[in-house]
Amino acid sequence: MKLYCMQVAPNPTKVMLYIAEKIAGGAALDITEIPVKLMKGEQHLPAHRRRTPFASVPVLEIEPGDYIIESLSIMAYLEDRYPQPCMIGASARERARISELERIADLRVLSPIARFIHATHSPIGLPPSADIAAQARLDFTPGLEYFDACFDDDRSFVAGETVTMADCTLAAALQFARFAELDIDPDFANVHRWDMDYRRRDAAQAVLVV
Ligand SMILES: N[C@@H](CCC(=O)N[C@@H](CS)C(=O)NCC(=O)O)C(=O)O
Repeated sequence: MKLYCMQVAPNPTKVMLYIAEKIAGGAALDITEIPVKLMKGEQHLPAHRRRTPFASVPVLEIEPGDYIIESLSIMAYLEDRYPQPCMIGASARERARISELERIADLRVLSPIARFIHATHSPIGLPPSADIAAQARLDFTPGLEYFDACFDDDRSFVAGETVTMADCTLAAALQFARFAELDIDPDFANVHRWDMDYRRRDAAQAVLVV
């Protein structure tokens, strides 16, 4: 399989972290990562638009011409094919909780952080907007508050004592913030503690560059 992706970009990063965690946990995933240089506009080239009409990454090519073009769908597909180590929860209740946490990390932290960064100094040259940036900051604050409260019980990972896809999404969001020198309020001490711990993992070290 091939993963079209880009370092630091948060949606590919969450999938790259997920793959690295699976491999570290013993899964025999054989996936070649192929960079699509977003800053050079390679996502808009015809070759990539044939993979996805949305000119985005990540894209997983399962076999020639067969693509999955959404990060969460890629992780779900890989989890079905490589169930161990389990990163989405074993029981129905655990799966609901972990997917809930992943969605909160994505929709209430990663996406507004990305909107903030693209509205202030977009790496792909989107026009700045003070209004969008101000709203985005308001939007990611409750998400970080939520995770900070989750970590009050000193859990090791977002969902408890095992790493899940929710860690991958939250770590991808925080790396993008660091890349753009967007300081996350030090008052989110639990989030910072988890982030420092998570970044020491082999899988994180293999993927994160900032
Ligand atoms: N919902 C999609 C979002 C994908 C996405 O927005 N990817 C960004 C990188 S993080 C991208 O490809 N941006 C390129 C562009 O906007 O030109 C997913 O989860 O995979």
